[in-house]
Amino acid sequence: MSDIKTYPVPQQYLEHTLINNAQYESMYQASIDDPENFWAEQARAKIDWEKPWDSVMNVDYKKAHIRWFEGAELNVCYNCVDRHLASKADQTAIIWEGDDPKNDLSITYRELHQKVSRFANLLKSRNVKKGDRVCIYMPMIPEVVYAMLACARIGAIHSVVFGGFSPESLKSRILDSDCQVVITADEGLRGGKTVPLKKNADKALEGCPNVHSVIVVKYTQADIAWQESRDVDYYASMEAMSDDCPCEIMSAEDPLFILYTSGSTGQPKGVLHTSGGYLLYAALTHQYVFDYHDGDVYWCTADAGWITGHSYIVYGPLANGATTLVFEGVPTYPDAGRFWDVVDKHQVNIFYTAPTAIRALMGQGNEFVNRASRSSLRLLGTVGEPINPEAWEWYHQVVGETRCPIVDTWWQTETGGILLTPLPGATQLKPGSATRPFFGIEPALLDSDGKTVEGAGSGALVMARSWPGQMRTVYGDHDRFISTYFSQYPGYYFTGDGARRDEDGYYWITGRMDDVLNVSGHRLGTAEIESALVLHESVAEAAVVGFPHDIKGQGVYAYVTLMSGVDPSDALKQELIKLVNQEIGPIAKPEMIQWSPGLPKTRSGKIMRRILRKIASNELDNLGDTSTLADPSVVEQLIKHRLNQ
Ligand code: 6R9
Repeated sequence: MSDIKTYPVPQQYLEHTLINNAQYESMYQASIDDPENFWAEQARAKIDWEKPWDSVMNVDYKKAHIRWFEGAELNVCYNCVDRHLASKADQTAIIWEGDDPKNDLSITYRELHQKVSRFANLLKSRNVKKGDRVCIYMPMIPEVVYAMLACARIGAIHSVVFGGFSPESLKSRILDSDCQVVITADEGLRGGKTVPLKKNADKALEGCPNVHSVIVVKYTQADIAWQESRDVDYYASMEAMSDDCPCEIMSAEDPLFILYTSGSTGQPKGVLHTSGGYLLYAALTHQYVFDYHDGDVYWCTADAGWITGHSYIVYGPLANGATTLVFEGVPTYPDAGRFWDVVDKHQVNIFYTAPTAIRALMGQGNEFVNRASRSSLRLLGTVGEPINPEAWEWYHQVVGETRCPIVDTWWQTETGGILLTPLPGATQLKPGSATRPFFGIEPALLDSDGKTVEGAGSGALVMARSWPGQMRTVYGDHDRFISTYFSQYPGYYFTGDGARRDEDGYYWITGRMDDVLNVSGHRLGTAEIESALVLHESVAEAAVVGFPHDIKGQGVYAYVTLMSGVDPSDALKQELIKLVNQEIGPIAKPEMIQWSPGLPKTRSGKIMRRILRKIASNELDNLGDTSTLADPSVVEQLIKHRLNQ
């Protein structure tokens, strides 16, 4: 592909970087040749352990048995907070920027320590103990970070549920991991609008009899329902708490958190991450990928409800003693210049966001960017989905004025941290490529027979070995862990993504190979959306696929078969959209609903999604073999009535 531009490492990075190209090559080689030694050295350098490990790694992909630093002990909160007090007590740990540009806060490591200790005592006062699960359903206010760290401090396992999820989604996540305590707020704020978190939580909790305590941050002071025996006023209770809360000593393999993510079946999976390996991997990647130097101001725009928020707003940056910016708002409020105004206001050096945000802002014109100086910016990053070269170029030229490298970081909820990425001082960039593996990562591409693709070529993206940040199991369902990630290609971790490797060994992610959509960087299982649609009494069957969307990357396209005798109507369409909204949340709402009297099925009754995907994407001249369909005429009908995007 000779027309692909490459961008060399900028001069300033040649002079001032943590890892240059020669160091990358030699460290990478060392990490592959002698992983035990490599990871032991990193673990000693980056983490404060209470007790050292007996073995660095103990991994058997056949049984999906993954253990790192067994025998070692540590506390994650201690590593993110307490250990910085000696030298950084007065340094800002968190800059909070509210939805309303008039609201911001700056929290030092000393203040963070105090808040987290009190919050941990508050949890203890509600009888939360090591190993208990705590659900966090919060807006992007500093208390969400306090809540996560307070759990880590006492060894409770947090399960953060994105504030945009519906009561139904919240309920199923609370039940799956049997959380008995929920932390929420009266309301959240996003883009000038309120989000009724407490109301949603109340609704969800109607179906969760084991929840005995709901800690409520009265943030907007909205009118909310209150159950005296269950609900706890956060601010009022914090007053009475002591600042002293010793850290619970945890084993390296004790769980740190559960985070639910969509897969190809209807029920989201509780991805389980543990303490030692996860923290090491988050901290190491945060430092090297973002070339983080002491004193830098770092901003990741993700929500704490996603893995990116966990690893790169909270755990990685705080383990490194960084200043991390927590942003409550959205990129376009009050207007499309918000990101760049915030960059100037807080003198942000490192900025990490999603391609969907970049594409949305690109469409609003350059004046919003140009009105801010952005002179503090040194590095830009993206995550969540493939970035198209056009958006990459805009980000690079207009936002970064060609001086900031872009780290296109590929990873997953399951991987805990970044696996494929450039290092800004080491890697020549190619727009649209997540480039090369991080230390200790050995990617491979497999063809449809499961054979390794050598050199340039395409295939299923797998990992040939483990790394410390890898998930350990699906909470409560280890068989599902094995069948989802380790069965299809024995001996490998299967990512679910397809990829191409070019002649320089650079990786280009081509997208999911399973029934998972990526809408604005959010993972959605088609089966989850289908299950929501068929709840409607008028719906007989539904099939959901993705279609290319200029800003969101993919949009949701639903084929719906109605019960006989039911007439299609716009009102019914609206009802279905509302239903998906209510069952999952606004991010899953179908953009297109096509009434489909029949769906293309094999003779054994399997829906041929390949064909539905092509119709939705308007790739009609390339439908492939339709002869195995029970009724091939269905396809013509669907094409005739396909909706134009
Ligand atoms: C961190 C995160 C994971 C899926 C992943 C892939 C897609 C993420 C990407 C990317 C191309 C990148 N993805 N980063 N695709 N280039 N830089 O997003 O986790 O929500 O679990 O999604 O997102 O398809 O498999 P998660």
